[in-house]
Amino acid sequence: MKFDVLTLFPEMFEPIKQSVIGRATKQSLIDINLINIRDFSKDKHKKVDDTVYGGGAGMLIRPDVVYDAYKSIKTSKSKVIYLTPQGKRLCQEKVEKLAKEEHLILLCGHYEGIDERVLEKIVDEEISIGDYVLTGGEIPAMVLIDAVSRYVDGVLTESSVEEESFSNGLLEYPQYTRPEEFEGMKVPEVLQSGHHENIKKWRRKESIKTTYIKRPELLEKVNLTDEEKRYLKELKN
Ligand code: 4F9
Repeated sequence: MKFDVLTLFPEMFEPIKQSVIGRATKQSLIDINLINIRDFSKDKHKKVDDTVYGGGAGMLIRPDVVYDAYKSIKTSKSKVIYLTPQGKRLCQEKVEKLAKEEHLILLCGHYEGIDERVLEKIVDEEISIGDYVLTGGEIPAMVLIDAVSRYVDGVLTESSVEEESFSNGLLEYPQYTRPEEFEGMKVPEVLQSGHHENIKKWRRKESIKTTYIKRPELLEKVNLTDEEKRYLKELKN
């Protein structure tokens, strides 16, 4: 998977050179390429923005500069994503779909935004990471890269992708490590029984309980067995 990021602040992407994503980059499982939009300014002062037609405060990034930056990296297989609060909200299902793409171009605005004409010309999809305004699309782009990279083959072990939150539509069950007793609280006995079938059942029930308590709206989309439905009814009483 190749990510090309169009940004005025490539230095902001240092954090995703760490940990799992840094390792995946070094193993060439993913490739994160940062393109400074400013490098495509034809202005002698490297200016990229200008005042807004019709008046009003602030500046906009010029369409020609963004377009030239885009043309320097686009291929026939590129999908261009603009990170904006106007986009569809990113969810795990969308993340899994994006992981199947070959080449994502992530366009980050900063301050006031980008001239509408270049957005119309190059953007395939608008994505938001939540209903709040940030100083720019850089942090949302990093969120997307992190979430998508986890689904690229070889980045995580198979089991860690399968057993996590959302993969079955439920939140994760509680987990414990040593010590066996902490501040008077013991590790649930079933987890020390070695009885794999019972452990599996217990974890599934705890997932249902956690989801019911913390994010009940998620349960609407989950297929429960009849026994699990009875358990959920018990919880509700
Ligand atoms: C982008 C906020 C995606 C949320 C881009 C200012 C943004 C954003 N999700 N805020 N520029």
